[in-house]
Formats: sequence, C-alpha cells, structure tokens
Amino acid sequence: RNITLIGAPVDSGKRRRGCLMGPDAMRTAGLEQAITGLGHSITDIGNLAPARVDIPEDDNIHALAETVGWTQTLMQAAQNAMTDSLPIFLGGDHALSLGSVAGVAAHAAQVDRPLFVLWLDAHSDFHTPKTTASGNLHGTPLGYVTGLPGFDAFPPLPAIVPMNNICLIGLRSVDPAEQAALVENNIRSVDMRAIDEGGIKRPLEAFLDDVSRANGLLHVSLDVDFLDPAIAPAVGTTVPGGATFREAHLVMEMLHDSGLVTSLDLVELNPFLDDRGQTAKLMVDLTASLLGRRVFDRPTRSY
Ligand code: DIR
Ligand code: MN
Ligand code: MN
Ligand code: MN
Repeated sequence: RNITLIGAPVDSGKRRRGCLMGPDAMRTAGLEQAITGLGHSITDIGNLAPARVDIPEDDNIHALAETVGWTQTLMQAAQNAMTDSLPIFLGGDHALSLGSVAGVAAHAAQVDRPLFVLWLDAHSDFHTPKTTASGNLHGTPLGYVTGLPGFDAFPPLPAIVPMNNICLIGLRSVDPAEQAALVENNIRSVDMRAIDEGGIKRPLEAFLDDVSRANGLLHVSLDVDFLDPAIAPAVGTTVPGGATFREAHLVMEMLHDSGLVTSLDLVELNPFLDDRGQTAKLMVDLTASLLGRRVFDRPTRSY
C-alpha cells in the first residue's frame, strides 16, 4: 500500500506541553523503516503547521484559535492524502483528530462510502466546548465529528460520522456528561471491565463485521493512554488498568487481517515523559502489526 506520513505536532489540545515532539520521536524510533520493511511505499510530507485564523479566544477553552487552525489544516491534508494513500497522522495530541477525522469523513462522502471510526483510548473524547470540564479540546473530537452542538468556532463539517459507526475500546475514564451522551446515543462502548470479562477479540470482530458488510472505510484513532501506563508511560493522562502489550498487538493484527483500515491517528505521545523511547518504539511496533508484521501466516499452518 501507499502510506502518507503526516506530521501533526498539535500541542494545543491540553495544557501539559510536549506532544509537539511526538512526530519526530516516532520517526526516530524507526517508523519509516518498519513500514517500508513490510513492503509498503511511503511518503513523509513532514510536519504541518496550523492555519492562522482570526477568531476570538474563549475564556473557558484552552488555545481555541490554535486548535481551530489545526483543524482547518488537517481537514484539508486528510482529504488530499485519502485520494491515493493510507494517511498516518503522527501526533500531536488528540485534538488533531478534530481535523483528521473530519477530513476523512469528507473524503468518504465524496466516494460515497460510509465511514467507521475505531477509538482506542482510556477516554471517550465525546465532550463539546459546552460540556468540557477541563477546557481541553483533546477531549472533544468525537463530539465534533458526530455533529454535536457547540462547535460554532470550528469549520463547518462537510460530512458527519454517524453515531452508529463508532466503536470505543479501552474506556476507563469517562466524565459524567460524556457517559450520559454515550448512553443516550447508544454508542458502542467497550470498557476495560468488558475486556476483562470477555476478551478484546469478540467486540472488535463484531465491529469489523459491520464495517465489512457496509463496505465502509475505517479510521483508527490510537491514543497512547489506551495502553497500560506500565508499558506506555509517555502520555500526560495515564490511567491505570489499560490494554496489555498483547491485547494491543492483537487488535492491530486483527485490523491488518481485516484489510479494512484506510487511515490512522497515532496520538498523545509526549516524548518528554518517555523512558528511553520505549513508548515511541511501542507505537511504531503497533503500527507495524497493523500494516502486516506477523510471526506466521494464518490460518493455514498444521502440525
Ligand atoms: C478529559 C481527558 N476527559 C478531558 N481526556 C483525554 O479533558 O475532557 N482524552 N485525556 O484522551
Ligand atoms: Mn484521547
Ligand atoms: Mn485518552
Ligand atoms: Mn473527557
């Protein structure tokens, strides 16, 4: 496949700085070599910068204008890259997904196929600028792309993502307003307890079946804090009890085998908090699993 790396050093979605170094940390950890080693071709377009927008700041929201500028830039970059490649958005905090997902949704509408979104995250990121308690826009991308009200400062959406087409896996920190909205809209939400009880394979398989039946495009958004902090310390919002190393790789391996993934976000890596690059390296290895790295071909082996 043709892969486009899009550096998105977004650091405006929350107050703790450092995610701007994420794209270069993943490059340093060998992302390009890992991908080309699997036989894919790659174009790295480098790191983008936010469009300058002339809008007033909002006392309740951190760095509104900068994030709106990023949304504009990334929405366009996503649409450009989707025409002939699988874009990988190298974050950057999760506010980048306001733009990446909105742009991918616009592309899906153009080619007349439904867009599905898999959200791998400890958090649900289903706030709006009205419901957020933190004022941090990295908690709002799913609210924006599903068309919830309150995003008047942001670019109008060319296409929204239907609530039914979203699946969240890994949840263990959901604010009350988000919880209410997830339940009200009946959004497929797999919390860590469900994974403890039944494993991660079945809910993912069920979602992928739906994507396949609908001939959908599939966007995957991988937040570092989906992973357990013991294996992925480099994130500002660690939450104990996350996905294990093997759970995360299994998700990526199943995504590869499905052949359905058409775009990917790698977000919230804060290299300033990393331990000798271990989290950056893990994000690269998970990406390699998603793009086909495996021990053996399956299911044809017999003994
Ligand atoms: C929190 C944190 N729910 C907020 N969200 C994070 O600020 O709204 N998302 N960290 O990944
Ligand atoms: Mn997130
Ligand atoms: Mn998160
Ligand atoms: Mn939240």
